[in-house]
Amino acid sequence: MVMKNKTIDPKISNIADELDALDAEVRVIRRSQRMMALWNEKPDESFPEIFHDAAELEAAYRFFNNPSIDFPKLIDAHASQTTERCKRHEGDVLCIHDTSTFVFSGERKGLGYINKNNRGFLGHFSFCVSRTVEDEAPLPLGVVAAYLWVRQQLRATKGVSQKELRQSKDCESLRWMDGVAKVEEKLRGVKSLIHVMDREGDIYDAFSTMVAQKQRFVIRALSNRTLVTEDTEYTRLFDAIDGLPAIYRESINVSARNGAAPPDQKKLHPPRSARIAEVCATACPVTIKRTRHSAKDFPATTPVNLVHVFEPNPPEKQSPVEWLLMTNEPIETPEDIRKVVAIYRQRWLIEEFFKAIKTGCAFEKRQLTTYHSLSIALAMTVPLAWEILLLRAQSRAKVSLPAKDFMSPLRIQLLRAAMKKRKRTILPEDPSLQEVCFGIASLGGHLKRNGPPGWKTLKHGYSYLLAMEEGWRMARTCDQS
Ligand SMILES: [Mn+2]
Repeated sequence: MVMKNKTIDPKISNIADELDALDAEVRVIRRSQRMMALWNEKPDESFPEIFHDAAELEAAYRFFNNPSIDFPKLIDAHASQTTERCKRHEGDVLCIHDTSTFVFSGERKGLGYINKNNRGFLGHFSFCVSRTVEDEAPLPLGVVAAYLWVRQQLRATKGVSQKELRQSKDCESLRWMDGVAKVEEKLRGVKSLIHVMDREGDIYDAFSTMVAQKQRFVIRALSNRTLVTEDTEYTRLFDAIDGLPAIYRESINVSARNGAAPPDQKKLHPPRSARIAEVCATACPVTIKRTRHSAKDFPATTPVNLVHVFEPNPPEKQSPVEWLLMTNEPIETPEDIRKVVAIYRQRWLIEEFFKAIKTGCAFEKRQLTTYHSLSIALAMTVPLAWEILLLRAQSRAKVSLPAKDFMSPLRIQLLRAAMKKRKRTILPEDPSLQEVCFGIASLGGHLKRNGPPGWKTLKHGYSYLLAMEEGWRMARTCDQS
């Protein structure tokens, strides 16, 4: 029996459950679950490797091309499981929204523009993670809403004005508002829900609606908006924070960023190396004026709290850390402000999620020839990528939780036997989750002295454990027949 933990959901064993709620014929649900279980063992291998025999492989291709299945149906199934996890979670639930592009080479049917040289499609995801005040390491809970689309024209085409873009049906900023609305509807009853967005999410229509409807958020500011102020010293957002006293200091880890950003984004995302940055934060409330692009049904003014995080003494030749965050969370005390910063810092998890889809599950290498089949493969990849992140997060959790709450006794027993065979550290009688995760990683080739395991070694070790379990079950059924 698997016990339910109070704050952390144990679902690392049966990935196929993610499709329990799929709206399809029983036969199709069974197939999808069989595929998910096989795929989970080798997430980044080719389809012939994953679906190991001709009949399985053919059934998989039939599934990818089945017109009665689509991306929304598959995502809804996983989203309903995510919703349950969010509702069971007792701390804050952060919902991180972001868009990613998926690029494919060769001839495929139904793809659109990514940029001048690349074809593919875009996906906007609302990805939930847990956050407890004491434990800074969040656990991924899964995707609650996702939307795919194909760009029919190049975005920065000459002759298409910003205004035309905004008014066209193709208006991509609407996705951010739609995402929030969908998540709010699905997670009704989750009181501690907080939306997190990067600069792309700095859209007046979106955050003014969230303020009006008391939906909590932390969004990084992009535009130097006009303020309503009695002070004649400043009328713009970026000036409001000038010269405010630093309220607190802390050191944060800044991850490396390579110079691979597309040319149009180089200025927003300059390359940098990994380092520890000493940052300060200041905060103040402001009132933002509606932009002239917004329709009159949005509030004429919107109060938000600003939190400015900056690095007063950046190392030479490094671009300093600087985030201007807009929020409707309180900013009264240093602790309040620290919390806003901590919330925004969890945003990187969605980038890790995209990485898990693209690298961990090799999604862009999939040799499917139509947009429809690729979108189905993506929907199947989403739970796999989520589980990769979950495994890693559990191996890094600071709190020591008993592994038996998360894993069947059989799996722990098999792991112990495999570790003993390979002369790894002996797994204790009642191991903690972290000990088990390190054990799994050691099967995947990880050495403990190298620090916490990455998701690749964890996933390899985990696939190995699943294969052992399958072998053990097969041997038993042979015995009985
Ligand atoms: Mn983004």
